[in-house]
Amino acid sequence: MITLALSKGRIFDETLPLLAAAGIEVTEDPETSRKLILPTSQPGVRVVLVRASDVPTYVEYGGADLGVTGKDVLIEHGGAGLYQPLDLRIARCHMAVAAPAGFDYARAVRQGSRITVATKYTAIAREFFADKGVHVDLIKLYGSMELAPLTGLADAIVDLVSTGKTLKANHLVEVEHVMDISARLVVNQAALKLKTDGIRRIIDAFAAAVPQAESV
Ligand code: PRT
Ligand code: MG
Repeated sequence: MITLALSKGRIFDETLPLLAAAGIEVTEDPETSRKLILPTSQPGVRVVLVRASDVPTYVEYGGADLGVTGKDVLIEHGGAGLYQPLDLRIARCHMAVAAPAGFDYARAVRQGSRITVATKYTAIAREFFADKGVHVDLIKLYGSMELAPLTGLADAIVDLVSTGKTLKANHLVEVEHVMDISARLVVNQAALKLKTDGIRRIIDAFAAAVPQAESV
């Protein structure tokens, strides 16, 4: 049995066409089913539904053989023990620093000054500001980051942006592009050795279905 970890929502939806290219059809809809283990059209392949931020953990410890996860989640997790063969180029967005329109960001990130930043992505934010030589006080949040500058909790946020509508609706402007983000295929290294043929077949089918997939 090969077990693939996915999260509900955009990761699941955008992985379906790749699975179809591998001849795998998920036979139940996660939005209506309460099941966390979904069968597929291939008896030897199943999908487990986990929180987006838990996908690398499931694959790391072998609860799943492979999974699809955002580069953001992967960096925060650390990626230890995970083989990362493919950038799937799905669920694309970018990580950005955003602040209220009136905030003097240039002044706040000048050498020697300090900035308070609220984010769910503390590893990415810490490294980003460290590279710039900026003293940053990080406040870890688990969601609704946009609220932090509006309530005086932080000067700025580090968050994912796709259309920009969420920032706009909360009167925030993007002040810096941190990195481009897309979803990656991650594989448990022991599983790859034990179930080489089955897992290789999926990796190769995904690679063929991704436009200009970068095999690394
Ligand atoms: O929602 P939950 O807490 O369960 O977990 P999650 O938010 O980590 O999962 P999910 O399914 O929302 O996101 C899974 C992955 O999709 C992320 O890890 C990213 O790699 C990727 N992705 C792509 C995004 C977005 N686009 C995105 N726009 N993840 C989140 N967003 C959020 C963003 O955080 C912000 O709140 O959407 C809002 C901004 O969207 P715009 O369109 O208004 O700019
Ligand atoms: Mg979400």
